[in-house]
Amino acid sequence: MPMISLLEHTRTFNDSIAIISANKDYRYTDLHERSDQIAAHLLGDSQDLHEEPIAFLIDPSFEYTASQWGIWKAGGIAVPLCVLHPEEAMAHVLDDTDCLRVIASRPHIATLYDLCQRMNITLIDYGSLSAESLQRPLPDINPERRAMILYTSGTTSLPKGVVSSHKNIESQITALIEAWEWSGYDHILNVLPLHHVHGIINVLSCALWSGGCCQFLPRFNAREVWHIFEEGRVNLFMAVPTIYFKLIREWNEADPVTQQSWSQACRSFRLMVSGSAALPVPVLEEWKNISGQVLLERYGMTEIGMGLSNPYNGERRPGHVGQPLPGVQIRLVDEQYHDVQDGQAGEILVRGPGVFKEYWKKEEATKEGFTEDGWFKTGDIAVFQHSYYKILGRNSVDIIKSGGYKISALEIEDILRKHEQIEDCAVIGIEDLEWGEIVSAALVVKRDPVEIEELKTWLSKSLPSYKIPRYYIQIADLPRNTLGKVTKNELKKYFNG
Ligand code: MLC
Ligand code: AMP
Repeated sequence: MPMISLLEHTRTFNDSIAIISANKDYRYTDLHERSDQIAAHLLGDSQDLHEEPIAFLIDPSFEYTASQWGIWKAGGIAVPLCVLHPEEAMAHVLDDTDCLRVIASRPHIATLYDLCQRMNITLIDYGSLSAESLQRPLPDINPERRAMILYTSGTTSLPKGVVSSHKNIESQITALIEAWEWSGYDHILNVLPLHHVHGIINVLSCALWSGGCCQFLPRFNAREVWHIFEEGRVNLFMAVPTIYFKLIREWNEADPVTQQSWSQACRSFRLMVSGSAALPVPVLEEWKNISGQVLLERYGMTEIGMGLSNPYNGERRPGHVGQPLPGVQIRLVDEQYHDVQDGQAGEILVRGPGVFKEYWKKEEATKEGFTEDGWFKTGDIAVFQHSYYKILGRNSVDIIKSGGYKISALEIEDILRKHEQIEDCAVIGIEDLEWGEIVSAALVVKRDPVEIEELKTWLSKSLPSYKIPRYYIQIADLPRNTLGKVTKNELKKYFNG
């Protein structure tokens, strides 16, 4: 049966365990059988979905994976929704993709019901999808076709859809498999959300492509992670720095016998990776003391997959992100897009088969995202020194990274300005060892001071919890430069003072 190569070769893994989800083992045969059924349902009478965007709202699980594969097998574009998003944020994704069908698992049906009615979208209950075996051909899918849209915050207010083709995804996966020596013996624990590349590509897809096993914990919980480590089946772990920080805290709070048992459990891991945000050197060092593992730090982005990585075999240099991954080309350039010399700071440009196809329905933004000769402009600033790249920061103060999530200050400011008591505002990230940055807001109010708890409740109608500012100040005026632009670096001092 012709099928996209991403999934075809995994049929040979047959009875190996692909997924552990809700304490149940699922084999590769189970995953193929269920995703074939979902594909058949989505296809109905048609031969091919021809890149129809199909959204799905399902916690990280077997059901999530079977839906993603089912959409791909039927020729659709997989659009994973964030289980933490309020209705308004989901409405943006559904509206922007012109999505006509959404698959949801039971706990999320109620969340989507009214929204789908209003938007005239068919809501498919995952549990009601027929379990009859499939007796029909699946479409043959050209690898250049669109496979997935992930929404990412940028320097525009609302998140943009990053479109990756099957070929992009395959390149992103195979680069990591080669660099980090994945094999069918690998068993990884996923604690990450599955609407971003870190969880989708680095964890889930690499495991399945290799014939390994992905075990799910639907939401991160430090104690549960330690318990799963203690069971001794997991040999790989990948997470954002905040998660390592929280695991260290949990370890520090445990009694000495438990500490010893948890540390012992880490000795049998073959690899632990950190990424999505800068790994503070003290976190790397403390983790090494506790676990005996030197975290491998790597650098990536929704638009490119992973770009740079410390070596699997070789020196993992603290505070650095290593060298380009297989197939990835990297340049550092100045503001005129001329290459800078080694040792000088420059913006990271990326080229390679893993780089995304386009921003969904945003031709202008796509064009602006690349140089004329096809290099993607990341907006991240780095330096190449002594054979290793080091990330120095970003070229925009409007992008915040908190808990590994990328957050647009402009999106939050636009929402805050709609509040009846707020005249003006500025949102910034305040450095923090646990979260990387903490979202913080300076408010210029119209009349009386704003009641902050009420404001947070009001914001939660539009924003997920991780985007809601934690720190607030209320001031008479925002600091501005001679052109009238808010000087956000200056504003940071108001919070620290
Ligand atoms: C939650 N809290 C925060 C916060 N998020 N406080 C400050 N800043 C934040 N960002 C608070 C809550 O209000 C709550 O407080 C407490 O922390 C616990 O909340 P929670 O929601 O239960 O948090 P938790 O589950 O612990 O979440 C932490 C996390 C999560 C690290 C697990 O942020 C996460 O999953 N991050 C990963 C995101 C990710 O996958 N990014 C990859 C993007 S792709 P209280 O007071 O109520 O207790 C990418 C490319 C690449 O970047 O290179 O990989
Ligand atoms: P996202 O758009 O959510 O995919 O986030 C990508 C961004 O995360 C990059 O552009 C970087 O700013 C940041 N990032 C990822 N990995 C690292 C890292 N190891 N160190 C510093 N920043 C990182």
